[in-house]
Amino acid sequence: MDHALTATKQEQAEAAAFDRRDTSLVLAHVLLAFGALLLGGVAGLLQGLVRGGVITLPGGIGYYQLLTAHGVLMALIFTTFFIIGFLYSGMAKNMGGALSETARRLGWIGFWLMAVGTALGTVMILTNQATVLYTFYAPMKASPLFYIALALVVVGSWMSGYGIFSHYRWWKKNNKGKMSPLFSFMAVATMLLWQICTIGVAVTVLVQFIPWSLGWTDKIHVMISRTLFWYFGHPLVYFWLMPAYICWYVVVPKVIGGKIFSDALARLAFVLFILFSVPVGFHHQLTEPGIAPVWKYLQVILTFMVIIPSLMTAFAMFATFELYGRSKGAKGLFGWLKFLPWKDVRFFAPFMGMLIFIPAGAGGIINASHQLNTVVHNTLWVTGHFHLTVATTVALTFFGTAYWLIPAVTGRTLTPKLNRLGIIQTIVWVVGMLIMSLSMHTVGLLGAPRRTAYTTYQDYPDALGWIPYQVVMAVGGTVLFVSIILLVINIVLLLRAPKGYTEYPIAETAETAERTPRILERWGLWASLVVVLVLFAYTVPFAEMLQHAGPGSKPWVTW
Ligand code: HAS
Repeated sequence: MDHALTATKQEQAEAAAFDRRDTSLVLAHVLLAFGALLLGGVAGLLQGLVRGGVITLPGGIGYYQLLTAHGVLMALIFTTFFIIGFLYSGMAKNMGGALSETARRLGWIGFWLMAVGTALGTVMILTNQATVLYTFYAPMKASPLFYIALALVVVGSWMSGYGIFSHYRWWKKNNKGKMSPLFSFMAVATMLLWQICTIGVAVTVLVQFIPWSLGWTDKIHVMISRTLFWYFGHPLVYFWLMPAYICWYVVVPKVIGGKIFSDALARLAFVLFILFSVPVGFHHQLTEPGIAPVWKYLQVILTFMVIIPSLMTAFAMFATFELYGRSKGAKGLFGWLKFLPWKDVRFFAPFMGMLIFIPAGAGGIINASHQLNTVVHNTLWVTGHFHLTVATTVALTFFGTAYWLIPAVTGRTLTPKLNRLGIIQTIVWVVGMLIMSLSMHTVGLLGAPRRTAYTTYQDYPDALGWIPYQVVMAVGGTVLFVSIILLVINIVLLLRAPKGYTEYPIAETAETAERTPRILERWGLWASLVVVLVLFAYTVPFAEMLQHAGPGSKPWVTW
């Protein structure tokens, strides 16, 4: 009898297992992502030590070079590879059980283009030919090969996006009239946002940086390049955040044993991200001359609009937790807290990300508040802000995802021991980040500039007061590095975990939720609306930048 039961369970498990043809595609992305995280983590630790004057590296490897490697590898490469791997896994799992041939092929083309770009870019940075930080602002100039590497990563990610779109279309064709599963809808929304926003970075790289670095043009229009970068740079942060939200909306409810609060609300939040995350780049340029205040004001208003989908997400997550807790008999305002699975890393890591997103988001609102921005802009406060957002909320959610995703796609088990190690690694990360980020926020308020080498730093009259915070930051950074090492060890252990079945957790929507309006899946409508908003927010200021390019300059040459 027992045996029969086991056999049935095994059959079910086999039926639910991840399609092996897609395993290598997902795994290649995820492992390259964590490789980049490790290398970026080493660069992060070293930049802190070099900056603090604790060590001197051979070959004159300096602070800005290490900071560039740290930013590019962690913020751009780790995130992009992990996101694409995760989205492909969900497309395969949720839409037909396996990827279509076209999607898989496009996924591999994308992977290789991005991998070659990453390798080339990393070599350029490590050989000091691209010490331009992850924002690569003009007039800092890198080797043309660095910009070509960036172009390869962007074009590769476009291919991966086309793969996701093609799989979605294939499923829609075979499931006429049906609403797409929530995960796939969100994956398409994320990649649509990516296609729209990367146009900015592609234009500045192809039209401005490559000709300029090759010596074909002798000038570069700095304002235009910064504007095109930030047209890309802000939606970039939502490209990081949206996959984390996919985990929160779709995976976390299943892990806790609950349901998705509202499918319609989740889709609406993603549509709002598409609409409002692009026309807001000026909130990174509030202190810059050359943009009329009225356009900055407009984009500040739009920035406040893009806070709404995050507030909706907070509401939905509270509702999911509370509904589940109450179904188990929870009482009082926060009684549901004790029914959550605190000892399950699949929940614990993303939950810590959520918790930290409350102060992190509040920091973002301060940044966006025009006048307050003048207090914090270009200080270490901003560095603290993005370490709480991307490096905590997003990173912890991705770590928590990796703990079940890797065994789920490789047919192995997340053992209780590995689960415990995952929780320890998460706690170490949270402790390190709180130490580092709190001191960054505080010293930022005292006026300490960001991205500044210690030697330059000493020229500031207030620098002495900042030194204790520097030390605390270094301590936090070291704790974080320990967490990265633990993570890498855990990943190796996951790859060698006992063979078996690990669930790919996808929740169902609560029975009480309202029906999802079909209009939410009208991609053409949302894409057209975002084009209108972008034209509205950017056309006039962009034309003014070209027109006032400086006495005697020829905008068509200099930009
Ligand atoms: Fe930001 C600068 C404004 C969010 C990343 N941001 C940056 C930079 C990065 C970055 C990398 O307006 C620096 C770029 C550089 O190198 O120069 N940011 C915002 C605003 C938001 C925001 C308004 N940022 C993010 C996210 C990021 C990110 C997300 C990465 C993933 N940011 C700015 C501005 C600047 C900026 C200016 C320029 C500063 C300058 O001067 O240079 C908003 O999207 C934030 C909204 C978030 C919330 C929080 C919602 C809370 C939730 C959690 C719920 C918790 C639960 C658990 C359910 C409103 C969803 C509860 C359980 C309990 C027990 C309580």
